[in-house]
Amino acid sequence: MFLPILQVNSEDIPAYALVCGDPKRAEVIAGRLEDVRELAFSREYRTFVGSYEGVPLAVASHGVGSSGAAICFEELIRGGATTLIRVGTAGSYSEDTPAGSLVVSTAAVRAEGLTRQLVPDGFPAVGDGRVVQALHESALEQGGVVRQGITVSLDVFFQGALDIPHKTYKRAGAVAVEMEIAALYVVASLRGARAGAIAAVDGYADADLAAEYDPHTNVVAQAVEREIAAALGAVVKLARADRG
Ligand code: R1X
Repeated sequence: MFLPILQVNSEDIPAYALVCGDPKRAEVIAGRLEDVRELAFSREYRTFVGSYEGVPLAVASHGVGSSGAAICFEELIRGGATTLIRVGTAGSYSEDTPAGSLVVSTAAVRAEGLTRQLVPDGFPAVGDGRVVQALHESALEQGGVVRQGITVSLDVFFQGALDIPHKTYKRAGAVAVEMEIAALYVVASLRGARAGAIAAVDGYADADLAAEYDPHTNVVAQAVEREIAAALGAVVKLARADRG
């Protein structure tokens, strides 16, 4: 089967897939793989396959925002991916989770529009327990600040006339905010795949804590390196467990 948006053949997609927003990050992750092949670079979707410690996996970029990202998740799953891990960035809600921290998302608040067109209100966007646990263990092995908890997925990036209720999400216990995890968890649930997500914190989302937003610092770049290593480590743990 040809996957028309990713522009790849389903036969080329293995069971494990790492996904990230930025096509450049997909290339960086692919650089960690052996026998790597670029399958396609179509729009924001750049797809590689290779293997890591003997485990075949795909790496694909999904761009910014839920609706475009969901196309990537859907096509990867149609192609045969059964475990998807997002390797992203997020804004933090708390001073104990500064830029450079890693956040593992157990579940996502569906504060975006896409999943409302997929599933009813109240349907949860939840990570797979085994994937989340493998990610958390592998993140702790990397050192630095690691938090695990509920993240928020928004459609909005730059605020408009309305206030974004960051303080409410924070009071309710959310640890960080980004834009694609809810779509990943809902699409995975709909299609019978399992998913997890890890994010490198690139600043504070809460206006009281936020200094000028700069996601291009060394501390963020180092956190991205750690989350890539953690995600690859999680794939190896999961593949070992799957083999029994
Ligand atoms: O998920 C968010 C989005 O993809 C986090 O980073 C991007 C915006 O900079």
